[in-house]
Amino acid sequence: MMKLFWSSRSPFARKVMVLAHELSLGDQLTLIRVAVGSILLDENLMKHNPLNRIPTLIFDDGSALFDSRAICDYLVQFADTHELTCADHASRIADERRQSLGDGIMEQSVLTLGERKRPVQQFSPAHEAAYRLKTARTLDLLEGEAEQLVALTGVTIGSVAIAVALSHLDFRFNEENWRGTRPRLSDWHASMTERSSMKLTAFVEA
Ligand SMILES: N[C@@H](CCC(=O)N[C@@H](CS)C(=O)NCC(=O)O)C(=O)O
Repeated sequence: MMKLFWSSRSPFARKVMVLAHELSLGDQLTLIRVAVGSILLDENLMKHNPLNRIPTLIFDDGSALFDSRAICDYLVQFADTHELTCADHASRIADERRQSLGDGIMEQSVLTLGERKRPVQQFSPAHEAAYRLKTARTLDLLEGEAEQLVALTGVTIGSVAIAVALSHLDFRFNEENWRGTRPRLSDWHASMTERSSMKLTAFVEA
């Protein structure tokens, strides 16, 4: 049984859990809930991952694997399935790029939330604006590529990353109404949220 340092608020942790459910590995992971942030440190987590980051996966022998991308790659290997493996080199690279775009949106979201938590004298409107602009541009790019997402046969790590990043925008940035100018991406996301892997891992403020 593997353990996963996790939070029901973390998009990166949810990406790992959605993939785990897609691979029928959900019950192989025992979740250890932890509350962390860039200045909210958890000594127990840091014993395993000095970077204080979730998700962090702990194996039976006590060794740790961290960064959601590394954990996702490991889970696909562990599941020993070809279902989520891309057929050829070009589609694999395309999916790595999708994962980077999804992770990138999550990173901008985490940075924005951190910026907004700063004391008012330290808050930087320029940083906040840049984080939101990068997010908007990435969403515009994905809207332009929505047909490629729709055309994917089955889920991939990249499509999971994008779907979770969009659900995290709904959770934390609902007022931005990302769907407003992105109808195709919105339709694709709606179909992803029907999957049981997404339903079983909903964000919860806890
Ligand atoms: N690149 C990392 C990012 C993970 C990340 O930023 N996690 C946040 C929570 S969503 C975290 O652990 N923050 C605590 C910290 O940075 O100290 C990944 O893909 O796992």
